Amino acid sequence: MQQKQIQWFPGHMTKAKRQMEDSLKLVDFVIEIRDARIPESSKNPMLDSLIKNKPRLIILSKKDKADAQLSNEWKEYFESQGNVVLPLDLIHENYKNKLVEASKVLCAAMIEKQKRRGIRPRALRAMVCGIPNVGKSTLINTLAKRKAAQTGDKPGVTKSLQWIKLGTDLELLDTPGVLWPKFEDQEIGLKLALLGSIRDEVVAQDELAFFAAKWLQENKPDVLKEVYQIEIQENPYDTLVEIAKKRGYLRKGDIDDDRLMRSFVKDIRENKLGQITWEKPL
Ligand SMILES: Nc1nc2c(ncn2[C@@H]2O[C@H](COP(=O)(O)OP(=O)(O)OP(=O)(O)O)[C@@H](O)[C@H]2O)c(=O)[nH]1
Ligand SMILES: [Mg+2]
Repeated sequence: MQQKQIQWFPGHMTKAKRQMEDSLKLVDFVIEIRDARIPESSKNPMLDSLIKNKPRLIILSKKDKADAQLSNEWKEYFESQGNVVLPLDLIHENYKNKLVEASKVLCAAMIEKQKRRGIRPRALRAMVCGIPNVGKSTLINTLAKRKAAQTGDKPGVTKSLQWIKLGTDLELLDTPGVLWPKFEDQEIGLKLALLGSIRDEVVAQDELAFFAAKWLQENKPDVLKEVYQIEIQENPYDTLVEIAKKRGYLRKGDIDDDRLMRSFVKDIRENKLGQITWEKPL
């Protein structure tokens, strides 16, 4: 399949990077949100160099849509690299206390240091960041609402910066850092587009559908068989045709390709094929 060079981002990268650098000066640690279904592909390649040695809490969002077993494996993997990790369902779960506790674990050394110096530990400050569509706004909005919008300016920083207070122990900057994904690798791009982090206009639906069908028949053939009641074909396109026949995606006696590709991608996005994680830790 011919693949065109994809224009992933509109070109605000430099500005976004500068804003992140400014915000980073104000916080003790960073909350990086990644999509639990693609914990590797949904990272930002520059975050390591941007946050330098600040502690990082990784939230694996959309846990409800991901494979539970693999979410645990990813959690262990990132923890083995020295991160604190929280797989979360940002919509249905009440995770405020988990977040506060994890933050304290992450910043334990800093808190200890303050105590040794006789300083009463102040609230930890964090900023949320991540690539598009991972749930940054969802996290900030739910937390802000629950805490009756107790926001206020900090002295010495720009007036427009608002903080969300989570009890007395943690404050979040209410504007997230939007980062761009890794866009050199075609497969990463396809996964991001399939799960919604890249606008639909930039990748053809048939490319997404073909990629997904190929991946699924290699990794989860039983799911395809059961959900669509079909036999797997050697060529993924032929497997897709089986789905079209079963579902009656026909037009003038022919396969309605457009309808087939779109509804297959939609099924995946809506978890009609169950909880799937599209990559494993190394
Ligand atoms: N099922 C599920 N959906 C989620 C979860 N978190 C976020 N979403 C959904 O994912 C979509 C994107 O969430 P946002 O909070 O807008 O993501 P964002 O990171 O702010 O995206 P940008 O502003 O585009 O950078 C929304 O439709 C949310 O409802 C989650 O944990 N589970
Ligand atoms: Mg947002």
